[in-house]
Amino acid sequence: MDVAKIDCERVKWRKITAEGLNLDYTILLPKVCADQVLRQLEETLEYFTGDLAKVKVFGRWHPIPRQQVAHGEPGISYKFSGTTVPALPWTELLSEIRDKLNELTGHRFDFVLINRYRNGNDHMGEHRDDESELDSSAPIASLSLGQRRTFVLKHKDARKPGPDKRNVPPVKLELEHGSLLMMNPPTNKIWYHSLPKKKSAIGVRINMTFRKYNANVLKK
Ligand SMILES: O=C(O)CCC(=O)C(=O)O
Repeated sequence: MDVAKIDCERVKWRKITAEGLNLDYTILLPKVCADQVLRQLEETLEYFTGDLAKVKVFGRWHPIPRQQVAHGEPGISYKFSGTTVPALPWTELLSEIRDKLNELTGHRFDFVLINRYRNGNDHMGEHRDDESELDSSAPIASLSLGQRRTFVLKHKDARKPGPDKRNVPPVKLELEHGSLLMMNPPTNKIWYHSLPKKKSAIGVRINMTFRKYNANVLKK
C-alpha cells in the first residue's frame, strides 16, 4: 500500500485541547505502509553533516543530538540555535507524503524538517516553532515513523521562574509508528515542545514536521 492510496475520508482524529493548546492526533499510515515508508526514507535520505549539524548552546558549538535534514521549495532555509540550513529539493517520496497531507488538511505545506533519532539517547530540547517566517495561521503536521517516543508539551507560563510561574500541567503524548500529530494555532505560540531522552528506546525513529512559510520567503 502506498501513501497516495490512503483514504482521507476514513481518517479518525483524536482532539487534544488545553489552555492555548489545540492538537489533532491520528494513526495515518497502517503498519504495512508505515514500514514501507520508513524503509524508503532510510534508503533515500542523506542527513546534514559538518557545520550544518551543529548548534550553539551558551556560546559554544555542539553536534546536534540527532540527525537532521530539510527539504522544500527553493529559497527556504531553516534557522535554529545559530545555524541556518537550506532546504534541499523535494524527493519523490517526500512530495507524495506532502501531497497527501495537503489533501487531508487543506493546507499547502512547502517545507519539511526531518529529524532522525538513532536511539533513545538522541533527543530534542524544549522549543517553540514560532519563527516569524512561518505562516502563523497554518498548522504544523508532524508525522512519526519507527520507535515510539514520548512528546512533551509545556505551557510557557509553567516554565517561568519565580512568582510568575503558573501551575499548568504538561501534556505528554506517545507518538506511534505511522502517527500524525497536527499542531494547530495558537499551540506553537503558547506551548513549548520537546522529545526527551528515553533510555529504554533502542530503535530508530524518523519525525517529519511539514510547515508552511510566508509567501515572501519563497523564490519567485
Ligand atoms: O521529533 C519530534 O517529534 C519533535 C520534532 C520537533 O520538535 C520539531 O521538528 O520542531
